[in-house]
Formats: sequence, C-alpha cells, structure tokens
Amino acid sequence: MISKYIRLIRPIAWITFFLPFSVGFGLGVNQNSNPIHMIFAFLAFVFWMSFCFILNALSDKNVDEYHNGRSKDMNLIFQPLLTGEITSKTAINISIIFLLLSLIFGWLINVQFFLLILIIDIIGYIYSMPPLRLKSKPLGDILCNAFAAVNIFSAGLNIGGENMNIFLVISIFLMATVFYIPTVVTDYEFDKKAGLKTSAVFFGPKKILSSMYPLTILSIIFWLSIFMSPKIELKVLSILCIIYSIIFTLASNLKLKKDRLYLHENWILIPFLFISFGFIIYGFLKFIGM
Ligand code: GPP
Ligand code: MG
Repeated sequence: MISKYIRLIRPIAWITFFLPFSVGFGLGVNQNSNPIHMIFAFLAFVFWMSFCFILNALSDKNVDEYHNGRSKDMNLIFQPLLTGEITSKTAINISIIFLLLSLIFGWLINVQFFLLILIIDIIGYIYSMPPLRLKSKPLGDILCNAFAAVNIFSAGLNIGGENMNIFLVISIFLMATVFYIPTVVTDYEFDKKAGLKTSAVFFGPKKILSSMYPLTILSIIFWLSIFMSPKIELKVLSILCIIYSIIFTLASNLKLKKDRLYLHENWILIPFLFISFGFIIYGFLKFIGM
C-alpha cells in the first residue's frame, strides 16, 4: 500500500496542473533566468498542490466513501482521513504548513509570483472548503479549475520574466474547461450519491459533455491565432492542443454509455505527462543556451 502521506497529497493527480505550469516554464525560461528561482517555483508548485489536495481530502471525507475506484489517480476509499490513518487535526496542521511554504517560496521569487500563488491557494481553498465549496456548485467547479490552470501557467511564464499574452491565457482557459468537463462526468454517479451539485449532476452527463463541442471550436479559433505567431514553440503548442482537444472531445462523447463515462484516466495523465516533460526539457535547453 502506498504511504498514507502520498495518499493524502495525491501527487499523480497533480499532473493535470503540472501541464500548464510546465508549458509556462518552457515558454518563459531563457538564459538569464535565475536557477534558484526555478527550484523555488517547483517547490511552490508542490506545496500549493499538497495544500489543495489535503483540503480536498478533509472536505470530501463524506463524498470519497462512495468512490468505486474508477477514472482516478487512486481509489478514494483509501484516502487516509477516511481509513482513519491520519486525523483531521494532523491534516489541518500539515495543510497550514504547506500553505505557508507555498507563499514563502513564491515570495522568494518575486511579488508577481507570490500574488499568483496566493490567488491559486485561495482558489484551492474556496474550491473544496465551505462556505463556498465551489466544487459542488454548477460551473463553480469548472471555473475554479480553469482559473487555477491559467494562474499556474502564468506563474510558470513568470519564472523567465515573461508576461502574459491575453490570447494565450484565453486559449489555456478554454482548453482547461474542455479537459475538466469529462473528469466531472466520470465522478457523476458518486457525486450524485453524495448529494453534490457539480456541473455534471446539475446539467446531466450528456448535456455537459456536448458543451465540449462549442468550447473546443472556440478554443481552436484561439489556438489558431496563437499559431500565427512567428515563434516555432507556439506553433508546436497550438497544433498539439488542437489535435489533442479534438480527439479528446470526440472520445469523451463517444464513451458515454447510459450516464456512465468510460474514460480511463490515462487519456489525460499520459499525454499530459509527456507534454509536460517535453516543455520542461525545452525550458532547460533554452536555459543552458542550446
Ligand atoms: C480534486 O477535486 C481536485 C483538487 C483538490 C485540485 C483543485 C485545485 C484547484 C486549485 C481548483 P475533486 O474532489 O473534485 O476530485 P476528486 O474526486 O479526484 O478528489
Ligand atoms: Mg475530492
């Protein structure tokens, strides 16, 4: 059995946010980037994600007991607050330490990076925790994830001193909504049993999945505007995003059978991991001047 602390912070699930962070990193880094800041940025990312997932485990204790092991980084009935291996008090204490560490490492980079980490710490909090608990509000769940993706992308860019480009930000926002939707549909049955009003429960699996079509078309329009950029890295990124989102949207809609979405988690985890490593390596190559 995987260590209780790993099951608490769920590093495999971080891959979804590691992608926008890595893309920002790869695009932003240059030969003048500070290597210490790069390390601090990765640490800020790790502490931010750990903080978010601990809050999520705390607030989802009564939801995770309905999980059946499908379409996730782990079967949530083994999350350590549910099994009793870790107490809520310990989890709260660890989460406070991780929150502070994410902010400290953000601060050590620059004010902008600090503010971006502060915003995504707040998004992580209001996503899971009451009174807002946006993960159980229709559209609140999708918007939180899309805003968090954009902010962590901007944080990645910021390591190299690059500023946000509004077209890129909108493209990433749309892409994040498209990729988040099937993940909330795979949770449909157990979220419904637990009484959550997620977007999938509120609109119904079929309707919310079909909203991926117009969103994908809109996102393709924005990615095509990015493709017009003279930078080869942006051309590659836009082609990757266009092809992947078309395949993903079609596959997600085809795999819905009677309100149950049979979409394996590797449809997201494996491509996201490969693209992330591609951009991290690209960033390092730029940093060492190749
Ligand atoms: C788990 O949400 C997702 C997170 C804790 C990350 C959210 C972070 C943001 C900054 C938005 P979930 O409870 O909906 O999914 P799962 O059922 O996998 O726990
Ligand atoms: Mg959860």
